[in-house]
Amino acid sequence: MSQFYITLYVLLLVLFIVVPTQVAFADNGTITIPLGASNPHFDTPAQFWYSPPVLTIQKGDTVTWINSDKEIHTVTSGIGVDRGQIAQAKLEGKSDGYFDSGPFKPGQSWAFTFDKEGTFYYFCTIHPWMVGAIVVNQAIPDFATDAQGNKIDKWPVVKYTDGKQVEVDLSWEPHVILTGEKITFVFNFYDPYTSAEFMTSTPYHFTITQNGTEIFSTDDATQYTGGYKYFVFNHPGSVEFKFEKIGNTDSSVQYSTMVFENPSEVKSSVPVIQPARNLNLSSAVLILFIGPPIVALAFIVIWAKWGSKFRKKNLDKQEKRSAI
Ligand SMILES: [Cu+2]
Repeated sequence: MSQFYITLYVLLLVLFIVVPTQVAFADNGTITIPLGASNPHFDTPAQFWYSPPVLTIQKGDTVTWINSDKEIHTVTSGIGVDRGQIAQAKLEGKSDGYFDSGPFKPGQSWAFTFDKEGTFYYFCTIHPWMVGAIVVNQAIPDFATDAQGNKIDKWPVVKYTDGKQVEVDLSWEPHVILTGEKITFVFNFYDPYTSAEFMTSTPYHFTITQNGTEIFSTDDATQYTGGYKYFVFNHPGSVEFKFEKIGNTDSSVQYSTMVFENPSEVKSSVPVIQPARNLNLSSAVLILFIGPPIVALAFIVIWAKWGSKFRKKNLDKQEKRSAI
């Protein structure tokens, strides 16, 4: 029985320790260089030169390449060479100098941290038909921050007017704002001394400013002691929410946060990397190069066998005609 509890304890320990650790490292990517990646032929055992061939990450993430092949490889930023061209001329890839692992052996790995956004192609300098791409998107934190990047960890966010006449509690959902998503603002006005809810139907002026430009403005009054507003942001960047003239006084409070570009709205084109193992293409090559000679041979055989009869028939006809 005690063994059962020890097992349960270990299981719980694993669940509560291992799971958060995995979440913490989920942002980092791994790419395998599979067995056969050095083989440029269409029937190579490698599905892709680098697997996955295109990896999407966030700025600041680290990618680790593991060499699971039997050959030495590199991970070098730049443009590789189409394998079709390899047979024609000894071409080399063009390195752009952003990152270069240098040669690393089977079983070894190499890591690089991406600190800028963009699409980065890479190849192997030893086998330049081996190509892959990394798409680096902006980093979206899983918690809200103010415009200065300080984490907001208490909701609602409590602010006081200058003279501390009014406490304003504001919350917005979702906390991390993405473009194109409906954001709900919920707020309440309180008397900061008694914590009592501020008088009902309090007039206020509410504005939203983004990157220095006012994008929303309304004059309203609380329905009871608070209210709510909906808003959809079209652009990323820092935003400010301001309550002014609360109760027709000079009092105001200001909040700030960040709006991030919605990853589902990013229109950047996803790189296309052709698979390494491409039997469909190799059968197409087969049809193109072996097909026509077979057809030609068949035609010659048919002509040789039946052509003489055909010619003879024509000859007979001509003879008949001349006889008449
Ligand atoms: Cu290589």
